[in-house]
Amino acid sequence: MISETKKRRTSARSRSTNLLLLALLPLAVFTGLVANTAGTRWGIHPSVFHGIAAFAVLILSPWKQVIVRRGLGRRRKTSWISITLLVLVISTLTTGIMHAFGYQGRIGPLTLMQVHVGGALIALVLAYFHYRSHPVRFTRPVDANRRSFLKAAGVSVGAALTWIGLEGTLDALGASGGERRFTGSHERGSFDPRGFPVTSWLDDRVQTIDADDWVLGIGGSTMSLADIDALPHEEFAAVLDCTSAWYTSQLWTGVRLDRLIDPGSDRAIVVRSQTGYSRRFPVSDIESLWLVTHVGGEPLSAGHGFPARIVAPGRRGFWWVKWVTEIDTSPVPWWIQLPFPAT
Ligand SMILES: Nc1nc2c(c(=O)[nH]1)N[C@H]1C(S)=C(S)[C@@H](COP(=O)(O)O)O[C@H]1N2
Ligand SMILES: [Mo]
Repeated sequence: MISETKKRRTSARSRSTNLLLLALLPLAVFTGLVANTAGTRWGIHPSVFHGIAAFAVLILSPWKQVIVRRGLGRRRKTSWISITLLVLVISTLTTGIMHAFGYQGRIGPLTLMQVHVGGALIALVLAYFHYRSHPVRFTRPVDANRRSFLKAAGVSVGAALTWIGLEGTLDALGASGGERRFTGSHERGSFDPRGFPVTSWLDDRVQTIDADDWVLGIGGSTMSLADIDALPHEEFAAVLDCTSAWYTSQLWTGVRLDRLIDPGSDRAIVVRSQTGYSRRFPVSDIESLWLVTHVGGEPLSAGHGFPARIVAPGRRGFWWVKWVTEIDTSPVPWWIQLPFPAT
């Protein structure tokens, strides 16, 4: 009899742990994606919730360890899914924490963020199949639901305090993780036009463009680099913040898009690169988008987009199209596009 009660209590405890993890994994992936997309400061930035979700998973890990041990005892056909999932979750947590502590190196051929994001996305898919082979029942005794709720509250408070403690310690120590931007990115080579990385979203190669051959297609007509150079340029500071978790502040020189193109009643501005890479912007952004030819007073290098690139202050790096060859307006709204570029 006593052992029956004990058994039921253990299973309720496992159930609440599993339920919380079931909610936390998608939450962690979602907050991570939003943190990696947002470029301007909100009340509380999603990266804060992302960090707290990670600590909540860590806090639950001793309970989950008990469940995992039990599960490993009964081998099933789907065990490999569960084990791979476990390895990926551990690797994603580890790389996330390494990032918080300021590690900026690579892991083999991949950047830390590629391992972190790639692993997390695969883990999310595996979590679905893991759940299918280990379903958690939702409608069980009320005390178990109450237990889940209290545990969720406790774990959230614990995770939030851990996050505050870690960020505070990094700050106080002046550790390299302490000066991250609100997006979580680390600073690289600010105000040194040769000091920041050359990056591609996925597979674009650096384009070597001859200034004399380059023409910009713009709203049905064309302009040469000399035409662009003849227009009034402005110099301004803006932060390039890449989703691979670094940022740089630079002085850019360029022409504001509203001085290049008149959108009329169109709803979007479409910018295309020589590589085919393209982004669609809301037309209301036209006064804060720039076609830039210089950084730090020097012409852009090939790697940084020579002869002209987009600078979109407040937007993340993947919007800053390099090697621009076409700018057009379109009646199709900006949000009719993939949230992230596909090439
Ligand atoms: N054509 C093209 N433009 C691009 C990219 C790309 O892959 N192709 N990558 C973007 C990304 S993800 C970033 S972070 C910035 C990087 O700019 P940088 O190489 O000058 O640092 O360029 C953006 N512009
Ligand atoms: Mo990027």
